[in-house]
This record gives sequence, C-alpha cells and structure tokens, in this order.
Amino acid sequence: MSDADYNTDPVTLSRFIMEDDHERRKLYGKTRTSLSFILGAIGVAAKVTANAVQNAGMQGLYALGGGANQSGEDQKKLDVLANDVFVNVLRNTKKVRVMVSEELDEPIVVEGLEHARYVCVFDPLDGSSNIECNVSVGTIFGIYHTDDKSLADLSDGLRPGREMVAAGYILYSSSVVMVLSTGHGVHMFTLDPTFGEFVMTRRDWHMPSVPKKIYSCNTGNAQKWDLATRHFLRHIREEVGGYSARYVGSMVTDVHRTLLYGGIFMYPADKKNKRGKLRLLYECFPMAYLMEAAGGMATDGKTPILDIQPKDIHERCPIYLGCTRDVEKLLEFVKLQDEGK
Ligand code: P6P
Repeated sequence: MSDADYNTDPVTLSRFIMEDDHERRKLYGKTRTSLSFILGAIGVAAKVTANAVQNAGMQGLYALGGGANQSGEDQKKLDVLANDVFVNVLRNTKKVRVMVSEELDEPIVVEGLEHARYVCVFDPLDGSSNIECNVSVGTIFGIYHTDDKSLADLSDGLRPGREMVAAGYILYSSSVVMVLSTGHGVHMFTLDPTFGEFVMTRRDWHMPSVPKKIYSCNTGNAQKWDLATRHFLRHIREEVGGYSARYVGSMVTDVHRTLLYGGIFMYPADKKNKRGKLRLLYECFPMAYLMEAAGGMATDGKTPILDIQPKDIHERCPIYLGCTRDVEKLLEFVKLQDEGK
C-alpha cells in the first residue's frame, strides 16, 4: 500500500462516538458522555466475541454448554461466552444499571449504581444454532436512558422501543460489521483486523430508493400463517413477480441484507406460535429502530414495532420489516383480512 493510499484520518468507532456526543450537544443542548462509554464498551465486547466466533471450531466452543436459555433452547459454550463478555464489559463501565439478556431468565441489576441511568438489552449471540455450519451470527442490542431513580429492576421500567437512545447489531461474518444508530442516522463500521478497530464504511445509511425485490421468511411455516401473510406472498410471487427468496435463518444476517438492499424480512405468528418466535425487547425493537432510522418500516402486522408496550422482558413478537414498498403492501393485505375480504 503506498503512503498515498494509507488512510491517515480513519473514522473509527471511537472517533464517531466522540463526534456523535458533540453533535448531540448541538442538537439537544446536552451530551450523554455515559452513553459514549457504553457504546465504546460494546465495541470492545464485539471484538472479543468476534475473536471467539472466528476460533470457536478450534477451541471446541461449538459444544453445548450444558444449560438452556429461557426459551428452553440448548446453550452452546459460545452463547454463554458471548453473554459473559457483554455482561462483564457493560458492568465494568459503571454506567449500566440494568441488563437484560436472552441468555438470562432475570434482569441483572448492578449493585451500587443508583446514579447510573442506562438500561441495556441484548441478544449476545443470535443465530448460534447455525454456527457449526459456519452460517453468520450476530449480537443485537438496545439502550434506554432512564431518569427513574427508583429503577430497581425492570418490573415497571419496560418501555416501547421508540424510547431507546441507541440500538444496533454486530454481524460476525466474512467481515465483522457493526451497524449503529443513536437516534440520528444509521452508521456502519467494519472491523479492520490489521489494527483491530471498527472503521466507518457507511455514514447515515438510507435504504435504496429502488429497493431490490427480495422476500425473506421461513416458508416451511407458510401453512401455519394467517391469510394476510399468505396472500401477500402469493401476490409478490405470482402477481408482481421478479422477487428472489433469500433466507439465511440468522436474523442479523437477514436483516442486514434487507437494510442494505431493501425487500422484506418476516417472522410471522402462526397457529402454533401465536406471537411468533423473535423477541420484542432485544431483537425486534433494535432492528425496528434501525429500519425506521434508515427510511424503512417494522410492524407486527397491526402496530409499528417501536410503539408496542412490552409486558415481559422475554415476550415474543411477530415482525415484518423492510422497505416501505413491501411492508405497506403487506399491511394492505392485513386490512383486507380484517375487513373479511
Ligand atoms: P427458524 C435463530 O435461531 C433465530 O433466533 C433468528 O436468528 C432467526 O431469524 C430465526 O431464529 C430463524 O428461525 O424457525 O426459521 O429456524
């Protein structure tokens, strides 16, 4: 690489976080330095987890960890490792009061942090059931700020996703990518392994104005879906045409492709799973937050995902997300179904 090619002024995650806090002062008249600490910590946890994911095969981390998460799904050693990394890194910031993880039945309330004002919710390693066949996996996170001094746990602190102050995911794939929004724009970073930093690759990303025709769902469940979903699929396949089916079965991967190219990702409710499979707080909320920030949409079929009031930290939620062209068309079929047509 010639010196002319060498980037002597990289926009690293750390630099973005500082600039973003400065921007926040201009926009809102105040900074949130603690949020900056938390985002930086998530970057560290992402690098540690990425290293574990890359080496999992050699280090026997694919094996079952012996436990099960609150869904009753077998936990792999890698699930437990990723969870421990994110819990420890966030705890060490001394800025996070409460944590919710898919891998833990109950919230973690960090003792002695009455001054702390942040709640972090996360799925530390989503899609890990795919990892043995080398399918990409990811971490999904969302961050709330709370002025509630009495917030001893989340029993009365659950709030709609629209109140998140930041959300994002890390995709552990052919490269390690972090996608992040703190409320103004969606920004993407790629881990540069040569010097171990996340470097910005896309600033203020918006979904394509002409979205690709892609639908992403597990059609193996189609017979169990409601009429609206089935009629929507028939419409795009047989009446519109030209759509491609793309389904990896790892939410972060399927959502990342949808964010970049357009189309629709769906995990509907079905006759057996009345609220679908994906988790509202730490899967659907963060992905919906990013989709809306990038000009897309996310709904449960009736309500914008971000406006749903959670009742339980692990509750599930049907989700349809993607470009407005496709999500609005889905909602037209829901309206027809509601009208009995
Ligand atoms: P299915 C992975 O197990 C996961 O939680 C998400 O990452 C993914 O979108 C979904 O489940 C896939 O579920 O039922 O299609 O295998």
